[in-house]
Amino acid sequence: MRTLKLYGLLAAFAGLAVQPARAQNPFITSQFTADPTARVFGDRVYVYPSHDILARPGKGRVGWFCMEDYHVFSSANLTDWTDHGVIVTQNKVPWVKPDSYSMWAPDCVLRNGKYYFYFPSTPRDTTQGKGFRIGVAVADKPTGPFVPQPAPIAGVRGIDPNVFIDKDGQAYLYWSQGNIYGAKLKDNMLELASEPKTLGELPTKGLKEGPYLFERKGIYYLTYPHVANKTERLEYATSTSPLGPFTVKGVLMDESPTGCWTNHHSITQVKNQWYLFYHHNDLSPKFDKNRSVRIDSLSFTADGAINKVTPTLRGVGLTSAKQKIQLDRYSRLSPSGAAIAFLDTANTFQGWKTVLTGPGGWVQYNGVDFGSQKLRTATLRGTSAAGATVQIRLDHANGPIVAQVSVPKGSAWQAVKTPLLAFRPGQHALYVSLKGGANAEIDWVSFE
Ligand code: FUB
Repeated sequence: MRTLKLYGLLAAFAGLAVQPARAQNPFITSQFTADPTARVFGDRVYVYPSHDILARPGKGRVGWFCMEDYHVFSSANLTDWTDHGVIVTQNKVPWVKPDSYSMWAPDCVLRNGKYYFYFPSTPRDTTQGKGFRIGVAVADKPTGPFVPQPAPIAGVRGIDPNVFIDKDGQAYLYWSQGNIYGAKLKDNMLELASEPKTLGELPTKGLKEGPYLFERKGIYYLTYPHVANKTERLEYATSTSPLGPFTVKGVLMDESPTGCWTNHHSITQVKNQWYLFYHHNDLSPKFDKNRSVRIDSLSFTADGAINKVTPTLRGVGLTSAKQKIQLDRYSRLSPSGAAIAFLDTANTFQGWKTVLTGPGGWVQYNGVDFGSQKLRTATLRGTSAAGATVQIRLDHANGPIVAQVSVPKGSAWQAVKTPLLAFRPGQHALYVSLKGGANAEIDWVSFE
């Protein structure tokens, strides 16, 4: 991670895009990110999130959401993400109050060769009323440079813009302010072409926000976070037209089990697979206004209902056996004898470790690609106070043993290299367990 940070500084200095860690969930670990809108432009997926930072006295409202700019990230495989840097910042948008730190959930769409980036913020001019407005910035490329319009969109008050372009070319803007609203956009994508309509068939009790509308097989899905109980969960309603009337269908992701109050999402099809992009406070478990973006697969029933998505740490995509495989983003963990912890609680951006304590402890990580060329060694970065033996099998508890790693006694982290006992080409799960000793902590494993 330190190398990545140094590379990040050098790259930022040289004006290059920064390659953050190859994370699973959360998939950006170089900064806090929230409210991810994912869009496919060409052969890459672009994610436009909010950029949470920690408010300090004199910089934002302490204890509340605090955002001053937006980055865009892109990936060709949903696993390796490139940070293209800042695309819009509060100080450079003419209508935004520059010290408001309220650059909340955005969206970006492509229309006639131009990229339109929609974002909410607090206006400088409050003579037309207080509260959020929604603006647009326009670019020739998905990574910018984006040129902000001088004024926010007339007739729109609220947050969480989302734009949907129907098959007939008509574009719609959705947003929220207590209720969820929708209106047609003019061809210029900068002005409303119809009066805002309250999408009124949705639940009336509990906050609704963050609309995201998409179409599949003639069904228009309006998806939105809603506080039905204590915190937000993701729900959806369907219609046969973009502005309704909608019928409430159900929940597509339950409330956070650990209490992150917000969730905010987008749903995107990439190469025949649908994905849910959403957020959780993985890197800031004690403060849920510093969030991190995640991806999980999403599917439909034969009659078009959305199957509820269970959040995972493993996320999506394959991990090359040659990468540093972060077992702590596990697919399965033994009910006892194994735990996940931050490497450094004072700097959560360092990531996590897997702690195996006792003979019953194991961790399984699915979707590792060993390729076809023979690999000869395994390296495990670990530590063990009294020394330990860690066994790596393929696929499951009785699968072939590919390595047995002796982690020396001591308090220092060490990368221990050992010969591979067997090589199996192709895709496998890793099943890693403690074979000897009382305790081993593992940062990553890798093969070459
Ligand atoms: O990120 C700030 C706000 O939190 C968003 O606008 C909401 O959707 C919620 O995620």
